[in-house]
Amino acid sequence: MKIGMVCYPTYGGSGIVATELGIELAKMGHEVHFISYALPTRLNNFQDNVFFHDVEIPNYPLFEFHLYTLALVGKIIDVVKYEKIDILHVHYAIPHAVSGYLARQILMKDYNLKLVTTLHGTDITLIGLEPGFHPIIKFSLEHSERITAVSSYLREKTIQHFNTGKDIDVIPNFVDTLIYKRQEYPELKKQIAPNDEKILIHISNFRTVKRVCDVVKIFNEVLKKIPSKLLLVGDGPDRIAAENLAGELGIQKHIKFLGKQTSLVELLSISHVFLLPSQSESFGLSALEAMSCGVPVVASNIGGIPEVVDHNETGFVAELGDVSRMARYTIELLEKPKKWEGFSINARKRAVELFDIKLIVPRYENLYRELLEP
Ligand code: GMT
Repeated sequence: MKIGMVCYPTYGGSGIVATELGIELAKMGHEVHFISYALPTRLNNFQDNVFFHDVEIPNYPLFEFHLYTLALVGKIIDVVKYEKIDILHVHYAIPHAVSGYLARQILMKDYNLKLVTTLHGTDITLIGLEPGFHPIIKFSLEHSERITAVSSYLREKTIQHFNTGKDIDVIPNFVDTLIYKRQEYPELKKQIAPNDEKILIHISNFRTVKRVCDVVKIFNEVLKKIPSKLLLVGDGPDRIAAENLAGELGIQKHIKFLGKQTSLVELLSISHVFLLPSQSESFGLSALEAMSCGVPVVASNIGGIPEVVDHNETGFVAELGDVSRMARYTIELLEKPKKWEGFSINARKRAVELFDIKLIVPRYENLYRELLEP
């Protein structure tokens, strides 16, 4: 099959899922054409059958704002015509589902392009709900041949808010458990925790929904009981607030703001607990990647997180904003090595048995095949 994959290229779950999906499909023999305004973050090695098409956004003095949606339509049309694309798979509805719809309509006379839209989270739960966007998203979903959502929670929210009457397949996010697995990195461990302190970690794009300040507050409580270090991986709008809070609490020297990183396996492998106190999370891909590396997760009990984190088995979930409970759960894990060991094994097992890339990607492949069958 020839697949066009539209996604955001930057750090963020939807782009990562699209990229890993495309790379795996290419390994399975399909031709995958990424269409994005920059090279997707994880598209960093040569891979046979993978192609990249840059969406160039025109700059004209009359346009005060960039015409990304239209530039994308133009690029999709070009790629479909030249490469004879069968399936256009767009990740994150805004504006990708709209651009995909427009391109397909413009091409309709000569090409039988099939449109698949994967919903990732805030495209449905936040931005998509804005009154100006809602009818546009509803319309473009109604005109996608297939819709998928990354969790049952997101499927329910889409039905509740958009009521399109269309089937929505739940295809959960996935992880390559052969790559994301716990290994020994004694040098790195020593560098981060020279006195064998416990290591907590949080990875995100530091947007408000991630509640990075809650991470710092949880760590502050943990630190009162257990010698520990906190790794904050990523960057974004709330980084400064988190830095300021660490300063106010006087715990900066125990926290490392690492910024954006690519070596997540190394960092996860030396970590003991992954913190994800988000206020909105349709799935929580970073939690799954942590679990695959045997890191138990302490998270908020919202959105799709309970579909990933099995409470009291692979980690703990608590009410949104209940920093002290999350701190207590973390301390419990860190104080009881046997318990931590059990949770770590369970976390890895759950990732391998339910969310491995080899189990999930064929579900997308089947969905494409169904669409192309006469
Ligand atoms: O960061 C992105 O690219 C999208 C982002 C969002 O805000 O929608 O992430 C979502 O998609 C990820 C991949 O499917 C999920 O793991 C995240 O839980 C989800 N984020 C939210 O729902 C806040």
